Amino acid sequence: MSQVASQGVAVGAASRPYPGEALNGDAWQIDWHGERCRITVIDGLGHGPDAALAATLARDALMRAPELPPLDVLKVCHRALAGTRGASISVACIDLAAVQLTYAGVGNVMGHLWQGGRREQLVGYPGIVGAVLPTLRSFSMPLQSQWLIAMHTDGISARFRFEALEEKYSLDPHRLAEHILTGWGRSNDDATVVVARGS
Ligand SMILES: [Mn+2]
Repeated sequence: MSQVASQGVAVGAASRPYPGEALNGDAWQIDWHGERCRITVIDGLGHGPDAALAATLARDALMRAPELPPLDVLKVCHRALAGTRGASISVACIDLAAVQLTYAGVGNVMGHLWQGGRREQLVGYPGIVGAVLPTLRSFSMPLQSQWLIAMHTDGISARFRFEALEEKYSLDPHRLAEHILTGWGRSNDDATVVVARGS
């Protein structure tokens, strides 16, 4: 559980392991490089120690390279996770100077961008980082004022609807993330939510 606030971006996260497990197979990481805030959400396949190992190796690779854009993050993680059970990973990079979002993902970590009264779904390519890397593309889009991004693993129910959050829009990102985890976290998986908004 954490909150990171810097110039222009506020980020909050909530994460917990599969109920009863000591280790979390999900992980998240925030990296700043100049005016870029890079948010990564990782779901090590399955749960328990083997999933946690894959997630930890991915985080270690991220921390060593805060400057890498999303596509390169996925490639570096693919190499770092070779021989593990692999992971779903999605990366959102907010460039405050260019006022744009660049996004890329492999697997089923979901992203949502909410701005200008509409939602855009940010979807990853089918595949497994560390095992089967598809042909990758990243997507860039301009950020308007009052943007909000939510990213989550599949430990959050598919019934989760971002629109249900509209009334909660004024909550800070950390409380929003906890609200989503409490309300939509599945009892049979690790679960992680990261929320970021322009500030
Ligand atoms: Mn999962």
